[in-house]
Amino acid sequence: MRLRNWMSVLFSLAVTSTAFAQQRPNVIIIISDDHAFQAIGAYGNKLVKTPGIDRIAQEGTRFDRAYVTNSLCGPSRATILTGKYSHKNGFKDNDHSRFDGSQPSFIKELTQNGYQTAWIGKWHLETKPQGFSHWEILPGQGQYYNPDFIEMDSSISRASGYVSNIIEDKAENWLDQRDTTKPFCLVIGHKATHREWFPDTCDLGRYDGITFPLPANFYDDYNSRKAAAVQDMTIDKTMTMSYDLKMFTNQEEEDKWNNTKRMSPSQRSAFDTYYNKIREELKAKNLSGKALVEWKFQRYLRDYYSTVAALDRNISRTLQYLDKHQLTKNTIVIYMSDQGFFMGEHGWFDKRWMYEESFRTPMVMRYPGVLKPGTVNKDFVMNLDIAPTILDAAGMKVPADMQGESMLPLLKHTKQKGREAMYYHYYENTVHHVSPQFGIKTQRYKLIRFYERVDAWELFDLDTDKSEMHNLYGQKGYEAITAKLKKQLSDLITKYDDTEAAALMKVEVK
Ligand code: SGN
Ligand code: CA
Repeated sequence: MRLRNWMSVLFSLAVTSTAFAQQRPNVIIIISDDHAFQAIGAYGNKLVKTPGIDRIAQEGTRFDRAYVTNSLCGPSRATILTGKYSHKNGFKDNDHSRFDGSQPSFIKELTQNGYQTAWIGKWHLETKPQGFSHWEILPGQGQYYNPDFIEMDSSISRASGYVSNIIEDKAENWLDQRDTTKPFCLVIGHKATHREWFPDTCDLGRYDGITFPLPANFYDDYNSRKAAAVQDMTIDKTMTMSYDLKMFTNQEEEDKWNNTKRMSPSQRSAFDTYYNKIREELKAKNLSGKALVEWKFQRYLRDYYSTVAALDRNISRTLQYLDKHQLTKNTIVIYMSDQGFFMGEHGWFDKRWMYEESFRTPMVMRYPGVLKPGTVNKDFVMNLDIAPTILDAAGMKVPADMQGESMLPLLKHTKQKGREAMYYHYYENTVHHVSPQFGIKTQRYKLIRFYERVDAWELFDLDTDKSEMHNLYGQKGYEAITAKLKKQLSDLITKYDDTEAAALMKVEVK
């Protein structure tokens, strides 16, 4: 072939591969921290304003039965990356685990197949990200004000401003400079709405006019639930007046915490003006007993919802960026939290439990041309499914050892039936005193085995007891369903190859 002909072959190959690259969808996954589905407009909350998240739901799908494999920050992110349960990806708890970045992840697959990939924001996996084209992460939990970022060369840079805005700025900067001939996958990891719920200065007091209704089981007595009785995560006893609710009694106490210590004079002045007034009001009220607990509940929700405001505003910004750059049509957008969160149910904040509020996560997804706007999905899906779903959408093969399943066949209706049951395993046994636990959830029942801290089984009929208050395990009339659920649980343990749980199944509860 003469040179000119070679040139034309090469040219047409280049055109085809660019066209292929552009056809493959871009992906943005926005992962917040500890954002409860109860605190989202699209999920039916009439008091909170979340137009950004609601827009994704309106233009795509709201998942009403999205769950996590292990309700904690690091374990959830490790599951999202690998499509595997904690016992397979090695990140079981925040205390001892370090993510082994040399293992396969969906990001690595995408990078190797021509995607530009990035993770910006909260990471919390102890080791540095591997396999990304770019990353900029918060150290550990990160800070709300003027946060530090670890850069790819290991240097630490301090940014000025409020963390949710900065993470979005950095995400947009990365999108601005990317190679537009290639598809991208960007993970935006938000710090909000993690404890201790520091709103942006412009959002302070945003929800002060609202009195939030107490959940019906706020004064739970934990009767029949041994593990619930020994936890340390109540708004009453665990949530602190100073650190959590900013009711410092003196300057020294206030200066002690990272989030206040780092503020600029103007940020600090806005913060002090707002909280000093509340401190004075509280002093004048001289509350105690139930009145004080309920005051704490109101303050918790006001700070939490105000922190949601900046998170959501920046989600809107991501969507506007896509609009402005004509990327909306060819970009999958997923918003999810790393787990759910208690908003006073059982008297609690925090997560960890296989109980609904923490096991379930909010998840909305927009995928133009594939998902019908405004649809609601009620299949059992999990954070475990994100990795295979994205690989599937990118037209790539899902590795056989990934334990999740692509959601696309369900969403495209080529497959009618999703999971019949879900498996859960939580390991951490320190802060908040939540007992390690594993279990199964079916359409109607939930069976949980607690171990290490508390040795017990719990069974709930979710049709008649949505808030999981009545443990039916061992009660007359439930023998057959318990035996059936134990068999199903054993089958799932075998399927996912969880040898630790398999061994525990053989041990009788004392
Ligand atoms: C910190 C928090 C806990 C929280 C864990 C895990 N305490 O330890 O309340 O449960 O993080 O959260 S704090 O005093 O440091 O705020 S996770 O989202 O990272 O898993
Ligand atoms: Ca979290």
